[in-house]
Amino acid sequence: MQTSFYVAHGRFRGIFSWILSTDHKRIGLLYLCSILSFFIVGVTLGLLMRLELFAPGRTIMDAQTYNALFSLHGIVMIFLFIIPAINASFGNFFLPLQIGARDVAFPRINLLSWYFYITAGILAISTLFAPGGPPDAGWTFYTPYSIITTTSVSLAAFAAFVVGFSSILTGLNFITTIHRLRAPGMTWFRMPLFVWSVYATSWVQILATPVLAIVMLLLIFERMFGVGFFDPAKGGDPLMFQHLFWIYSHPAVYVMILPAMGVISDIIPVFSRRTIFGYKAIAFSSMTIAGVGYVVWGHHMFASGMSETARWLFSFLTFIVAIPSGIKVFNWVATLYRGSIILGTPLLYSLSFIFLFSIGGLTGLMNAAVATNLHIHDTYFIVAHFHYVMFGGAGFAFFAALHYWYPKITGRLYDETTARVAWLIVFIGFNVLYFPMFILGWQGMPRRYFDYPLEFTNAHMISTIGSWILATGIVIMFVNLVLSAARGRNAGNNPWGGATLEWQVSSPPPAHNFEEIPQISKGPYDFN
Ligand code: HEM
Ligand SMILES: [Cu+2]
Repeated sequence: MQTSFYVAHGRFRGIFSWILSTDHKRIGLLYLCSILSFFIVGVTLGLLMRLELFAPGRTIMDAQTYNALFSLHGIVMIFLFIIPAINASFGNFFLPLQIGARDVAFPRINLLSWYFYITAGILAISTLFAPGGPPDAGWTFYTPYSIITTTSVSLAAFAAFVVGFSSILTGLNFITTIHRLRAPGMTWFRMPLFVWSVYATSWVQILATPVLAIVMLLLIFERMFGVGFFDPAKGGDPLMFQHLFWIYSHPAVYVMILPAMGVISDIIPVFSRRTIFGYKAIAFSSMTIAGVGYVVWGHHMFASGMSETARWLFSFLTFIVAIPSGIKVFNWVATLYRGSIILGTPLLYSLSFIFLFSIGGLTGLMNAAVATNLHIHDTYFIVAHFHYVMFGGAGFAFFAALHYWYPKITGRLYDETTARVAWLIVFIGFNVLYFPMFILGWQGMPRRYFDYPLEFTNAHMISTIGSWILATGIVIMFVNLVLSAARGRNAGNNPWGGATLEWQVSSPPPAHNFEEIPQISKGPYDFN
């Protein structure tokens, strides 16, 4: 890594120049490092679960341990990995650069939001050692079980409460930054599509996340003081928990996927040497997805008991989300069509994003139809579906961003051949791991079980072997990125020939981004 910028900068030295920095690039990297650490924790838990499921019966752990693992795996992957993955790390690093600003609007609040994040992370991990043992109620904390269990559900819920503040503060910061700090000439329709996606995401974060905070607080009060919000014996309603939970958690999937779509919209034009097709349609579809996303939460509850009217309404509204998503896929493919395609690693991850996200999205429509939903509810079909969306979608876009912006962040190039080999192994491993889960679920294998009947053995074995292939690919990818930070060739300012502003400054970018605030006179994908 080129050290000039990263070692001595600002008032503080050494580690303090990082953890007390208000520079958006350093805060972005604090997020990136911590997010990657939690990803490794989450993957380890996932691999252990797959090991248990390699054969029927008890393989390496008992049922209670398995319950703890899927709960912690879900909590870590959702709240600590995929929600902040692209938005908090690359959003922080690149949003000011892309709009021609020197920093975000509130740099100290920006640092504070990382402290909320890391505190929440430590709290979540500490449940492993807490009295009562790690939480076992899943990442969804459904009542009434989450009220009864003696495991450390309260601590985990508190962690989710705290991480919400990080999300809200980041959203506020980004919205203000985009409204107030765009360089002269950077009109709304000259903003890179990544900025549009971060903008849409931020609105979801500040409007939806408070609901999560409230419901987590209610759950903690219920557990500590037996208030009776959710306990039917006291006149409470367990279904109310599900409503409140999904009013946040469905919009949360857009916090995961919108920045991912933004990254893809930035990478595809650069790697096909063409202006993006349908710029405005992509920008508006981000806003539409963010908007419609608020009114579809009930599709998680078709089996929980609700009126026929509510069912068809939630089903219908959910189908509508497919339209803006389809618009994006169409525009990406139209951009690639007749482009001069350069099959670099960022594009390979982007293409696999389109493929895997489409599988995730189309199986989402199967979930949205009430009739099929009742058949596959709470089965491995759902586990397959959401891994395709969150991991195959948002996760692969995170890997795409990691490779795309790597030269800008480190000033060096990763080894291209190794990166492509790693991509191929990750892609194959991913599908071997998760595709069999569609079949398992369709045949009736329920989720969140540590054991299964004999007839499911083959598919489970294949899936576990897939997890080993995937893990191998991820290790190769990370080793390549780490080694190249020290040894890679010099990247120069603009190795991919990108037209957005971050490529006009040095790699890594200078401390205050721009000597002089640039004057913008063209769109982000005008390559000439
Ligand atoms: C090597 C990588 C991974 C493996 C092997 C893996 C495996 C698993 C397994 C076996 C389950 C439990 C199925 C069940 O018994 O119901 C699960 C659940 C889950 N996974 Fe993963 N997973 C991986 C990566 C991810 C990623 C990247 C994300 C998010 C982006 C994620 C999010 C989730 C969630 C939210 C659950 C549901 C937890 C719950 O039921 O409360 N996983 N995963
Ligand atoms: Cu949903």
